[in-house]
Amino acid sequence: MPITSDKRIAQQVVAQSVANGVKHVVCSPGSRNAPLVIAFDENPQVCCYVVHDERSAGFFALGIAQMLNEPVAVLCTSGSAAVNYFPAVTEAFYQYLPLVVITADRPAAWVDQGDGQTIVQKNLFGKHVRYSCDFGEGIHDNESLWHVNRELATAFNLCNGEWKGPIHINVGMSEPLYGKVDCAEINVRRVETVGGCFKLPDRRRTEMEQALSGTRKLVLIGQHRPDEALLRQMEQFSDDTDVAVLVENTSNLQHERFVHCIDRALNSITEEELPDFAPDVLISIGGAVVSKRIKSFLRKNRPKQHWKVGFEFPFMDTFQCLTHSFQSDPVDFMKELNSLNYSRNTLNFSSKWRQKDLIARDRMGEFFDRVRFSDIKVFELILDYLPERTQLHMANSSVIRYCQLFDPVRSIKYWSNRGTSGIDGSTSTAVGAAKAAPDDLHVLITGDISFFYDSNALWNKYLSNNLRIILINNRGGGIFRIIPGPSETAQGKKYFEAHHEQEADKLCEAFGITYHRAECSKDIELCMETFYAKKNTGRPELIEIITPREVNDGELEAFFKALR
Ligand SMILES: Cc1ncc(C[n+]2csc(CCOP(=O)(O)OP(=O)(O)O)c2C)c(N)n1
Ligand SMILES: [Mg+2]
Repeated sequence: MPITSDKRIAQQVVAQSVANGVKHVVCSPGSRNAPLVIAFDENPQVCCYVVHDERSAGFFALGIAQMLNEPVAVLCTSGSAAVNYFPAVTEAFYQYLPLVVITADRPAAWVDQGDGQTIVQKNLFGKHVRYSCDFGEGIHDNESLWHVNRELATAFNLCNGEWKGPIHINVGMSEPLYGKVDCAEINVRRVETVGGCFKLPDRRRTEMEQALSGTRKLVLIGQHRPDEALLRQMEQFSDDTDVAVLVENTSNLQHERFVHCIDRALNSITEEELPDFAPDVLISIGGAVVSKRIKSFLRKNRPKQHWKVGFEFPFMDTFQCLTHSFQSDPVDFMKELNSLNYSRNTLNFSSKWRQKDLIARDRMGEFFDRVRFSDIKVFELILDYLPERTQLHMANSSVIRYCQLFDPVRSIKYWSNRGTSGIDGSTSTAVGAAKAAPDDLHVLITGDISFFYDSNALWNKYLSNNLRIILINNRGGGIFRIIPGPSETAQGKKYFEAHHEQEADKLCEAFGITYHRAECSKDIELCMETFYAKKNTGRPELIEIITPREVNDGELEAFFKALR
């Protein structure tokens, strides 16, 4: 006979989680969460992991959720443990990922009464969760059972519905905590939202046809998971030469008609030409957009209409010109759009955009023939060596920005924590993703500060040989030498770039990670010859590439100049 915790509330939370699709639970050790740990671990439908550091555990779970696109739970004890989930919670909130945060608590009566490991956990994550529920132990009659079930059904619906995001389930429990009983049948509830296909009413169709007829249309796609159906719809829409489609590598949508390197293209457009590139209608799809330049371009050259498509943040007005919010699945919306009747192929707007990008791309070869060894050269090299079908995880700061300057590869999937653009969890996220998709090769490209910040990601027993880390050590926050401002201050080197001499060899040794070091192109080329080969070590490998901090910013500037 299978067993479970003797706490009724723990049984109920676990049963509801499983009924709502939770298959992976990342547990962090503690005592207060014992009833939930026991109930999850004893459940044969759940795969449990143990990661001590809750900040890292949160991002590890996020990486699993990225790969599987299903709700993934984290579970911790009471007190500051729960607060350490906060960075991953905000990232999940703005990246629309279904993270289920379960925190054990003291019974409510003991909060603020001088008990250990007790803080105010109710509503801890405030507005950064889609729903928050708080339970005591008391399921003692039908009404209290209905209450718990209804709250959990609501929470899971908001976690994993059309607009995905994190939820918080706080559970106050008293001692003893380790009791077990035989499993009994548990009554669970689910509530499903029935949306149906998106259909435009006739009046709206006519209005949209008018707006689209003979006008310049620009589609901007932000962060998005790979989606073949959306690609097909975009392909059809972009058959019309009046449509320019701008994507980033994190859009995971590639097509010869699209512009894949927005900054590279925008960099080649002169001030006088800019108005010719401004759209009449802007259609935006997906999550975060990396390019700052396109945001500022669209804010300056505002289209008459901005149609935002998607369920998430329907009133987000990134370009200060939102006119219509279509709360629909992007594929359904595009199907409707493609069925409209309006005059197409009048302006050649799309080739205007594409030409700019192609000319810039052609100039890259010449630039890389004479560039000095620096960050930009390193990116050219390492991106070229990436094996087909890699899952590429890009850390924030200048890594994600450099990666935008090179054409994405069709078979590679691109991931990055662009919800909040933090430097606090990129490695843990990649480690989680590598665990969740074990048959794929995962490559993390990270800066030094991001890497050292999240070094507890390596304190993880699920690391394996399908993960490679490329650490670009420019001895500080190189981004602060690139962006205007910091380098003109007396505080630049100490407070912003935060120059240091730390290297990763000892960390790798401590965590049993095979370490390589490179200081020039030749070193990198030599290492890359065998870096990706599958080895039986069961451990990840890391290459630390030391780049010259004082050269990096100048070469990047030279890159943009050469492409202009
Ligand atoms: C949690 C968090 N703290 C601080 C920042 C601000 N910040 C942005 S980039 C950066 C430096 C990152 O340096 P590194 O990872 O070495 O990347 P590089 O700029 O050198 O490419 C900092 C501190 C942030 N984004 N997130
Ligand atoms: Mg750096």
